Amino acid sequence: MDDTIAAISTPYGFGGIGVVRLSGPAALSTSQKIFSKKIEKPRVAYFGYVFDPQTKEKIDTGIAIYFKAPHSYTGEDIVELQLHGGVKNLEYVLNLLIGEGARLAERGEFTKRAFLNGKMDLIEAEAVLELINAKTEKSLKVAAKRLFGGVSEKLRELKSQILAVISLVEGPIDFPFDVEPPDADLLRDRMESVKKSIKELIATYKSGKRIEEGVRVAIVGKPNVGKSTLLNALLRFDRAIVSEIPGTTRDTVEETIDFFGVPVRFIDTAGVRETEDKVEQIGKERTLKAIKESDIILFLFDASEAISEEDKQLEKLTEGKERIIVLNKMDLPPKTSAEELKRIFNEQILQISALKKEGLEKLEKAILERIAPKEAESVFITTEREKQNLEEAVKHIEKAESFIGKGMDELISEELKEAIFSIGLISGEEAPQEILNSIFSKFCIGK
Ligand SMILES: Nc1nc2c(ncn2[C@@H]2O[C@H](COP(=O)(O)OP(=O)(O)OP(=O)(O)O)[C@@H](O)[C@H]2O)c(=O)[nH]1
Ligand SMILES: [Mg+2]
Repeated sequence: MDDTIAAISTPYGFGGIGVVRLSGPAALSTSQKIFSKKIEKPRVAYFGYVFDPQTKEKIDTGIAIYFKAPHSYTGEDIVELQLHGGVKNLEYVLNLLIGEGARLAERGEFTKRAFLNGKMDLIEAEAVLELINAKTEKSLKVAAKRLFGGVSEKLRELKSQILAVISLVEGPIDFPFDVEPPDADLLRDRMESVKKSIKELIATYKSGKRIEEGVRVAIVGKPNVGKSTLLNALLRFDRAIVSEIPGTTRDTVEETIDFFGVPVRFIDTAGVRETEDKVEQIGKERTLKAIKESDIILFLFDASEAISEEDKQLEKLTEGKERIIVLNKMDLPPKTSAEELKRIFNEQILQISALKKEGLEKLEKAILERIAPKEAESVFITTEREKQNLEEAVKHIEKAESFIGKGMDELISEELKEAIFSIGLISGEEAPQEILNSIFSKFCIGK
């Protein structure tokens, strides 16, 4: 990159220090024009002041550090001016630098340059953003694992496995008289095993995305089943109004919490029933919307009442969604049993008393298992881009498999090379410009 970019790299606001950063071939000469002390050696902190080169007016005191290419974040010459953490002084200094020929950096441009200069691959670059945006400890750890190359390494492994299969196939093509053609079973075994590894990685997408972006969990059920009581119990404070009158909750009530390390938004909904009441009718529409937008539904039943038409209607409305079936009010004499619900839904029924706070731990565990299953300690993919490219790779391997034993070894190796190409797109070895732009535009300016 032949131009030099500049930006304020600390958040907009007031703080102890604020950093203005320059990257590019003229980083040193440009910053020197506004900084009093001579910046001679890289990686040395020079204390001095910033001045306006036109008026010679002194603006702020601070420290300048020079990172010489290629030993810097971007791989280019970088100068960091660590000044006081104000708004006006930093903007003023940035403008001075622009007056001296630097260009205002675009969003994520420092990290983009780091990627283009081979300082990190695309997954690691995206992980920088995920790390900055992490809202909970679990999302931080997923991002950190990606930043430190967990996913990148996994992809390299996959590529070398595929490469090994290619050499099995290509040996005989190159030396038809010296090498026996590859054994069909061996080829199939090898391809199946790579495919399995890729599919395992694809399977981490759902939880990876959920841990990173958070999950919406809607509490749904007929009026008076105890939805609001359950919401309050899960949040551990009284967020929603609870009363014995059916139709108490008329609007959706939402709250996000750090749920065992994952950002979870719990949404209490208005009980759905046939009604003439205008407000309740609007509430019902909101419930339908909440159902649609949720990732997981806690579908509540009242153990002290028989299953009703309203329950059946909600069963239809939530069909196709990921549901956890909850039987509430287990402390009362039963009219609906867990067995009965089990026959309908054919899955585990969680029995609780939201009022007495019984069975909640098990319910929380069940929710958590849906969000972050066992593989919690391994690597995750978190973007649609990664998932799509991996699926593409699987398709190519399947196509290659279909050519086995048909004397079409060249086609096999061609498909396998395509699979490697798809995987290469993820780490960015082959990434086209539009993809890069769409990724880095999600960053803030100065990163
Ligand atoms: N015995 C018993 N009562 C409960 C339990 N959970 C909730 N209740 C009672 O059931 C009534 C209704 O509870 P809510 O939490 O307001 O029910 P809801 O599903 O939010 O009702 P709507 O907002 O009207 O749809 C209240 O009187 C609660 O105290 C429970 O586990 N056991
Ligand atoms: Mg309610």
